[in-house]
Amino acid sequence: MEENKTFRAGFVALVGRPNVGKSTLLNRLLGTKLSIVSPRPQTTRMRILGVLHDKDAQIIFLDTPGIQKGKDILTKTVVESAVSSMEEADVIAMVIEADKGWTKEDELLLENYIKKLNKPTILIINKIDKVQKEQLLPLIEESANKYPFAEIVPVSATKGANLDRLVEVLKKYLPESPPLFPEDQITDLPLKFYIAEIIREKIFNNTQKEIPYSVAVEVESIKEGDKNKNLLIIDAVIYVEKENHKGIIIGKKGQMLKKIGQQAREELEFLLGKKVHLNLWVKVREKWKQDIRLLKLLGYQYIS
Ligand SMILES: Nc1nc2c(ncn2[C@@H]2O[C@H](COP(=O)(O)OP(=O)(O)OP(=O)(O)O)[C@@H](O)[C@H]2O)c(=O)[nH]1
Ligand SMILES: [Mg+2]
Repeated sequence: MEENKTFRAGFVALVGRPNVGKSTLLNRLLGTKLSIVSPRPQTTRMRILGVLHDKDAQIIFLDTPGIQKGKDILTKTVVESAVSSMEEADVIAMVIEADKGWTKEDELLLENYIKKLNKPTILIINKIDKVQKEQLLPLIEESANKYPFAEIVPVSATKGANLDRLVEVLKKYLPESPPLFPEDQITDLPLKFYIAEIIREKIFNNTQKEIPYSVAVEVESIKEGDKNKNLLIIDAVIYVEKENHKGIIIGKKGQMLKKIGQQAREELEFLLGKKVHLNLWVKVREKWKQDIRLLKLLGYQYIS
């Protein structure tokens, strides 16, 4: 029998309400930390592209910010980037949570966006490690009645369960096409935004209440060490909305900033395979969420 040499390549938009595990899933599928993750909703703020290279296919995932409501320019920008990713995609992969089932926000995403786009849509039921098998069947049935999903795939992103099957399913719906990215490229994210995201993740995971949402990070410069090419010297600014937030980020005797800096540095050294000197500054910029120029600088670029 002749070998089937069909190669497939295309875009898959990972969409869903905040906190369902889209970024965790992307990282697990790619086997690397690309998109930042936190236990809080609204962690991802920009579209993160990640390429899965396989023998017979190239799946280009677009991890998107969770669809949410809000009036400030940041929130609108963030939602717009998720919507434009869905529009660009060949396949939509909508993610819901096994333990929560269909929520109002999931319904709205389906009604207001997905149904209108009318593209092959895979439903991913994530976090199956949190439920009993018996709970899953009724949820699958309920989902099938809501919309003609091309397929419904239960997975656990953290445990890596059923991800091989998910990849096989996604491939089926990609167009025949030669590879769209070179073999060694897994993302289009510029290094300075990647570094800023890692720093922001440490802030998300070390602070409480409104603080994570008050923060934006701008990497101002990345330089190689004069004598040591294996050293990166990184200068970054943490913007906060209020003076008292600045105090919280810095912490007593600078302890909090030190902790954030240390965790970010350690992870960056691991991810980039270089030694890192990380210099962090904290600045108050009251209306950064409304400052279009700054939002662009920060990489939140989908502004109409
Ligand atoms: N138990 C369990 N937890 C998971 C799973 N996948 C993700 N999580 C957790 O869910 C939380 C949110 O994960 P994220 O990947 O940041 O979720 P997200 O959908 O990208 O969220 P936004 O970026 O805010 O839209 C984190 O605490 C993850 O560890 C899973 O399969 N099982
Ligand atoms: Mg995310």
